[in-house]
Amino acid sequence: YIPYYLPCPEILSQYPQPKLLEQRPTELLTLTPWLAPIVSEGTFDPELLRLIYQPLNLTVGLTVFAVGKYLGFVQHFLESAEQFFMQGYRVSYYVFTDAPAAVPRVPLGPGRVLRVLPVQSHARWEEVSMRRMEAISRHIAQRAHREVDYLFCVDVDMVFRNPWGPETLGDLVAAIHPGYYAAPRREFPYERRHVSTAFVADGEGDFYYGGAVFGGRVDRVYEFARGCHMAILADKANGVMAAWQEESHLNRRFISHKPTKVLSPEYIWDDRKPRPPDLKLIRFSTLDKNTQWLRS
Ligand code: 2GW
Ligand code: MN
Repeated sequence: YIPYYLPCPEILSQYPQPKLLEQRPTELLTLTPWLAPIVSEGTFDPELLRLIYQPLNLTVGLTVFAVGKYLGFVQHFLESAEQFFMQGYRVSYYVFTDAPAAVPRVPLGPGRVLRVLPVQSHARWEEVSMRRMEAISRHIAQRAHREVDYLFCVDVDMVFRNPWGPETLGDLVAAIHPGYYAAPRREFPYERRHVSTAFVADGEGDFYYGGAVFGGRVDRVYEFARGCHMAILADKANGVMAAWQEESHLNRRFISHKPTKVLSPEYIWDDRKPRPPDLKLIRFSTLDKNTQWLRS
């Protein structure tokens, strides 16, 4: 790719004027009550963002877990990420797996690297997804803090379908779950038992966020994942498993540690749901697993 060391002022000034009185970039909410942007198609100028961010020479990390059968998702995941995830930036993929030798070697573009990290498999599936917070925070402390500026942590049973770029970068980033963006918060599937550290009372909560996508500046992601891990351990000591495992803890934590940027469900869709007209495009989506299973 072409490196830009300084934004070009001539090009930077040539984009549509932002209009305070007229602009209606999207039908979706664009700002949270704590003034975090909600990112969706139409709210940003990709060309302008490219000119601002590319000179910074940032490295963006992307973690996925591929334990047991989920190794089968890695190839498609990485191929789609090569096409759409942070095109033109430095990218480090971190694949956590119980079978390092079996990770497919997908050809990567310049400035993009794949690092395979061994993790143990767990008999109970809840453990696999819950242990991610522990593995992520440990990996950041040991290594990733030196290797990346920003880090996103995502499910592997998903694919990129449209560009995911610097519009997603922020200190602490959450994504609105595709199943609950139209639901009143009393219907959010939060952990409702007081005995869990993930407990959320009626009348609390902003959006229901998906456990399949979170990220931000690497130091903030460390703090976030570590906090979730500690809460999970506290529950475990009491023999408690939250309603939606670490997704419940992530949602609990985002209520008191607000995300500084929120991604619309464009960034965390689900192939099993038709695209509603409110969403102009789908950038990252969960595969229909059963279909995938039957085909493989
Ligand atoms: C998970 C559930 C049942 C059986 C196996 C697994 C499993 C998950 C596994 O055997 N191997 C594995 O690597 N995983 C990883 O955990 C993989 O990266 C996967 O994408 C992630 C979450 O599991 P997944 O995708 O089956 O769960 P979903 O799509 O129903 O996820 C939501 O709820 C989860 C809570 O249980 C998580 O919060 C997840 O982030 C959410 O998207
Ligand atoms: Mn998933």
